[in-house]
Amino acid sequence: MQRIILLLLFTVLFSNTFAQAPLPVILDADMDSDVDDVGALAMLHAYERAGKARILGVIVTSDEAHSAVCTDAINTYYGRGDIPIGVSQHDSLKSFSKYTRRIAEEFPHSLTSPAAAEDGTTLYRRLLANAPDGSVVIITIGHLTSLSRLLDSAPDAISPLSGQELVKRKVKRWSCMGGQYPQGKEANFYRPDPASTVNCLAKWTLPVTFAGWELGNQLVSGGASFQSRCSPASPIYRGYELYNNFKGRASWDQVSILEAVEGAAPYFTEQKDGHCAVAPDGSNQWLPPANGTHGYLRLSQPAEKVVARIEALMLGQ
Ligand SMILES: [Ca+2]
Repeated sequence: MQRIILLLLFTVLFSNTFAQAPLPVILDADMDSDVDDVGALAMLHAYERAGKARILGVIVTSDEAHSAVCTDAINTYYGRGDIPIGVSQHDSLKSFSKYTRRIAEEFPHSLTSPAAAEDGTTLYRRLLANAPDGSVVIITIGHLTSLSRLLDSAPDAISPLSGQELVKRKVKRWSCMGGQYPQGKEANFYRPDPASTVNCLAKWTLPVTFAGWELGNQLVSGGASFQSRCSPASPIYRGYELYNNFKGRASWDQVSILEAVEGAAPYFTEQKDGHCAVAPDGSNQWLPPANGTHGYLRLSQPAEKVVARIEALMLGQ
């Protein structure tokens, strides 16, 4: 009897150790026009502080001039200014974001300019090459230019493996904010680079979970109640203030963070009875048959309950 109790105790201890091992993640974001990327990055830092995730790096897939530095300022605010940042574009950048320039100006950071950041493909390759096999979760909350370049990358000094081989060896799964389900046309998939979406879906062979536009759109966060609980000294506060002065915004990107770290349940169910087919214009459809790797999320709890969880994480709770 005593032996059985000991065995059970060890099993519980071991499974807890496993459950608590931080999940190594690479975030690929377009920190520019919309503010949900800010909330998503804040959530990831909350998970990291809770020991649930480890941010290996952030890929900034954007042509916005202050996107990369803003990302570094947010990471620095959370004590992780050491997180490497890779960019999809170093020059010919535009200034169109409502919040990136101000956050970059108001908060400390070590990255001086996007030109000083590492190339996104190089960073993806380096992070994956240094990771244990089958360990990394890639979370994309922007368009898929950088991921597509990774998949198309050739062997180099970093790794003798091609991008596709490197992904197959090192990545566990992909959590993707993109598309609309069961069908539609969503910005991450069609703007500005639908060819990358088609390429990624054609070359991705591992599990991928899509969070569609229709899902995050039901989950409005960052409104007045969030403002009352958020420190005005935080770049997250500034992001939502500058974006629309706390009128609230859909939580498209936050859904993918929540799912990537906690899994679909209890907030979502994952529909796995088909596959996501993308047309050359970036529109997509959920079609039979199941391919064993694609799934998309559906809401399975009242929206306010999911928003409460998202906002708590955005507040670092
Ligand atoms: Ca985004």
